[in-house]
Amino acid sequence: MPIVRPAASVALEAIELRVLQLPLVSPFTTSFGTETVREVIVVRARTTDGDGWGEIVTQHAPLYSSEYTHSAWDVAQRFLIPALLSRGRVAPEEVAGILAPFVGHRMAKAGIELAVLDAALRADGRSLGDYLGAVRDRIPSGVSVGIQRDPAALVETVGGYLDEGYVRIKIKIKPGRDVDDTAAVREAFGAIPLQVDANSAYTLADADTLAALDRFDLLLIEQPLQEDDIVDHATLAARLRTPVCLDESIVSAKAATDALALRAASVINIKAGRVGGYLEAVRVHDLCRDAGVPVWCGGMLETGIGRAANAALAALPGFTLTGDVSASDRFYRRDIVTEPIVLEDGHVRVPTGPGIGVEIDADALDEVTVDRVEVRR
Ligand code: NPG
Repeated sequence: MPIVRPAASVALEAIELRVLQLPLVSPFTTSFGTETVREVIVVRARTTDGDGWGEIVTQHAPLYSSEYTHSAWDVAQRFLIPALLSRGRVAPEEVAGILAPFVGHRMAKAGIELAVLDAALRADGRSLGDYLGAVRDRIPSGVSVGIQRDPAALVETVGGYLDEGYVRIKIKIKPGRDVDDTAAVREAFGAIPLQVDANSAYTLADADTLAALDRFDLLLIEQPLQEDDIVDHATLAARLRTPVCLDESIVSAKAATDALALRAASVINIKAGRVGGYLEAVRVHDLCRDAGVPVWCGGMLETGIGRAANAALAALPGFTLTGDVSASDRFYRRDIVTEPIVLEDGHVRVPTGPGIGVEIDADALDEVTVDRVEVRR
């Protein structure tokens, strides 16, 4: 379902960037490391019609992808923002094309595009969900559980999230912390909807270990191999009964088309940051829907800005699998928006207000801001 009604253009005056450091309620461990603080960049587009907000979901270090806080901070100020500001008026649908000459840096582009989109939709009194083509007013909520001290600790942590009402559990795995962890969760909780995420930690030489996960009836295994191992993912997928889902590898609609053509995946995780924006995310959704491939909405430990936008995206019809749009308090004691996403009966509500549908809590934002710059026309 392509965007049916484009948004109005806005007259850009300046774009402000802030680096935030938000303490996590508990450490988050994946195959690539442990985070205790979420470092992230917030984007404010200042227009003659008012402000719009976006979020650049890079991390402190280039461990999940090649982008990181200060690569985004640099490329945004040096190239992306000046290119946009030189245009004066810009429509959200034009942003990706204006930024396309600059290779890569998709998360930086996505955060800037979201800020422009939010400003344009707020000026129009229209919600992001309506604009993207949302068909639901709430979405089921899954939770991503980091690697714990041992399988017993994992069972305790998962139990806590199930008690809170999360309807699907994803556990992080890495070599040496896979079969036993998964077995422990299955034994403790029976047939709960369960999936695993390797964050690129394996190679084809680990195929026997990964095949040992087949007996746990997982919904899927996410990104077992490296980002550019598309052919190896196809080889692995042919060996496994568990569906292979790609995350890191899917950096664009084109990458999704290629991966599906090569049978490297039968499920796709969509993250707007990873593919360069919410508009490209809708294109990935559309092509998967046309191909009969289920998708779900991933998460990058977003603040209330990206979390609200993700809830809108995940309300599109092709999102037939439960995603990682969890409540804000899964990660943060204090969010930077006045109405953080909450869990209600295992679901989160799709915001209906103008733009991303949430307001910034200026005090909370200032409290976690560690750096700030404004680029003017
Ligand atoms: O709920 O936002 C969330 C976290 C979901 O596990 C999650 N994200 O690999 O998908 C991932 C992982 C991640 C988070 C990756 C942050 C990189 C940065």
